[in-house]
Amino acid sequence: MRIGVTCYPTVGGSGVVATELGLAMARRGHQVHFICYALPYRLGRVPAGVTFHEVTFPSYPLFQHPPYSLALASHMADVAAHHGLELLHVHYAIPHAVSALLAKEIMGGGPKLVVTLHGTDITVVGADPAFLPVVRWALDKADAVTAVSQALAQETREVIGTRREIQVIPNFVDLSRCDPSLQAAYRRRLSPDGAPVLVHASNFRPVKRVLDVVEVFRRVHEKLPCHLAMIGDGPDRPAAERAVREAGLAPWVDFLGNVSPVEGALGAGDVFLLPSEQESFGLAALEAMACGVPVVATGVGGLPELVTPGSGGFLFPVGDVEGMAAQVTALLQDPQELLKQKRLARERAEQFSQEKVVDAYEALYRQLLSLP
Ligand code: GMT
Repeated sequence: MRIGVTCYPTVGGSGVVATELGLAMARRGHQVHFICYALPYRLGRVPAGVTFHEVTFPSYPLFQHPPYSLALASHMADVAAHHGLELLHVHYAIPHAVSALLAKEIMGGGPKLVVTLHGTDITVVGADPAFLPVVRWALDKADAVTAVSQALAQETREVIGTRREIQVIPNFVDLSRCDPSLQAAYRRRLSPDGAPVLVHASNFRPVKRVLDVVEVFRRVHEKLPCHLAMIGDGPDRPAAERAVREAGLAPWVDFLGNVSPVEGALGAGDVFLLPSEQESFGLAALEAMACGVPVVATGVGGLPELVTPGSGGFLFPVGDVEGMAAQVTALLQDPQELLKQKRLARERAEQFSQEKVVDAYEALYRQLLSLP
């Protein structure tokens, strides 16, 4: 198949899933064309079977906001025509689904369109009246819509008001990315004294509640010596750094930024914290579990579909820092139980292996193109 893929190229779950899926499709012999405004973060050296097309948009004094959606639509139509694309798979509805539909219209038919919903494209931005009508229209017009969890599919029906079929295809993890030697190196750096390590990874947006991460850590640290690794970057990082300093915890906390590969630092932890207010899936939690790190998280959105409480993870209400801290403390004080939870976390992650999920997407592509 000749497949076009559009995603946000920045660090983030939707771009990671889009890129890993495209790469896996190329390994299966398909021609994959990434059409994005920058080289996707996970693409690295562009391998055989993969082509990257950069979307550029000129600035002009009249354009207070450069029309990315239109430049993307033009580029999609151009690449689709010249490379004979049979299918466009866009990740994150806004504006990618709308641009793809415009490209199809320009082409007078064009490739089949698959839209994968990732979360805030529905729950935050899509739900905003500024975008809701156009998102509903795009979802109704796409040839297939997928969502990364049952919870997101349900929320899309409720919030967007669409009655179209939404296929749930969960996110996946490449289990081979966990590298024990890199994890051991991070472990030595994060915990020179051998004390346990708590770890968090996100884009530090308000929805991630990173101050709750700091507060949980502060409470656990009151009970026993431990370290915290904060992976990623974003708007709430300064507030988190301030909270750490004000609590006198700076010597125990490392803000690592966007490290790559993220699995090295994730796998150096004993417990992964994800106290989000919303989480359509929680890819970072799955990546941590794949490295054998149990998760203490909130039971929001798609997280209950990933984390079975007591079996490699634990779920709490949003804001229950007391409950989360007590759970982490109990785990760290019981090495046998911690070891068991680490094993269960890895076993649960194995159920989200790359092969199975790529099979599901490939089957969807074939069905849309009426291929055997
Ligand atoms: O909007 C975001 O916060 C980023 C977005 C993304 O593009 O990575 O994250 C969403 O998609 C991920 C991949 O499917 C999911 O694992 C995250 O749970 C989801 N984030 C939220 O729902 C807040």
